[in-house]
Amino acid sequence: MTTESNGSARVGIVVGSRSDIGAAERAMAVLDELEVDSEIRVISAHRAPDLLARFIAGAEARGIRVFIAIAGLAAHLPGVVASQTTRPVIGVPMAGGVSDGLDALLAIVQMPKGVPVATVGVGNGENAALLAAAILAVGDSDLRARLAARRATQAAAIAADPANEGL
Ligand code: RP5
Repeated sequence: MTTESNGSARVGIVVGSRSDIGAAERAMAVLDELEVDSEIRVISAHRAPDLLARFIAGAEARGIRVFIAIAGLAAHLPGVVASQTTRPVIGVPMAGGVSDGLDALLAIVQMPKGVPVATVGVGNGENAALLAAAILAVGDSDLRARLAARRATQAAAIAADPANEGL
């Protein structure tokens, strides 16, 4: 499956199953808001390893700079993606399984030395997108400004909450 890929995607989002698609769509929505093109693919590291390898090679060749890999249970997808690219890989563990996602969290965060995966919270596609944007923003001052504006809007909304009146 491919979602919204127009050939200019800078972030490649891959999920292990269609059951993970919600987190991918939340990540894509944040990236859209920041004007960062992305694409979504459904490719299991276990069920379709050859396709995954082709996707990574093809994505790099098309100019994907950061990968977001989303998986639950024995969540090897982010680590397998990281094993095949030197581009940054952000892993999103999904809920379900043991202790509602603890299995996937540990599988993703406990990468062995030499092949890192940046891990965000369980189901947190939004933060994966923000981290991907922050990585891209190192070399993109316009994106850096959009990220800063988003932070300012977030802070203003909290300050404007009547519960914080007078602070
Ligand atoms: C993982 O197994 C997927 O990432 C998904 O989170 C989980 C369950 O997959 P399905 O059985 O729903 O396809 O590989």
